[in-house]
Amino acid sequence: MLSILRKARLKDKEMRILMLGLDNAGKTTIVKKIMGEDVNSVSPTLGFIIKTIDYEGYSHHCRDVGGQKTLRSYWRNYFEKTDALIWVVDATDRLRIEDCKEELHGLLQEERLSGASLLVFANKTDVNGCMDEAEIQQGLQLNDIKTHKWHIIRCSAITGANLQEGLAWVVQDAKARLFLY
Ligand SMILES: Nc1nc2c(ncn2[C@@H]2O[C@H](COP(=O)(O)OP(=O)(O)OP(=O)(O)O)[C@@H](O)[C@H]2O)c(=O)[nH]1
Ligand SMILES: [Mg+2]
Repeated sequence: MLSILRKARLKDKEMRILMLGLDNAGKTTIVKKIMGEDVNSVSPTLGFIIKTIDYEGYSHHCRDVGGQKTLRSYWRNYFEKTDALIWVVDATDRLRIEDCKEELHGLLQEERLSGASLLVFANKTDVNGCMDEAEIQQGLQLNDIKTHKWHIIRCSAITGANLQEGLAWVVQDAKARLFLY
């Protein structure tokens, strides 16, 4: 009986994923790769893109929002009803890791994002000499985050490495939270 109830809840549940990060981090490329689309023709996102990713029988409504500095004030328009926040970091961009940290920590203050889990994608790890997870974890001061459950995973939107694993964590985490109700 309980398992039927759970299934019904999960079946109804559409997950809403909000993808943010600095411009050029690779958000759009990640979504395209997951969708099986061509990743060679990605240009900066000037507004937002909504895609529905079907994964393990669930629909994930994914909002991919442009990260350019002038666009960041619009991020707040997309906070509503977020189950999971995916923060994408360019692992080759050491110069902006501080900027990246400030934006992330600012975001986590947002009340409307308080229930969301946080997946950090350390992207572009196909590039030699990029930062590893430990360096990014430290750069973003992830250990200081007490308000959100978080997880970091290295990936590459170009090769597709670890994208499914990241998504699997998001789904697993959302399921676990549903069981608590
Ligand atoms: N080598 C490498 N390049 C990548 C990877 N992911 C993205 N890129 C490149 O990084 C650039 C920016 O990618 P986008 O997907 O447009 O980045 P974005 O985060 O959506 O940027 P905004 O829309 O401006 O916020 C593109 O030239 C991509 O080809 C990766 O995993 N490895
Ligand atoms: Mg984009």
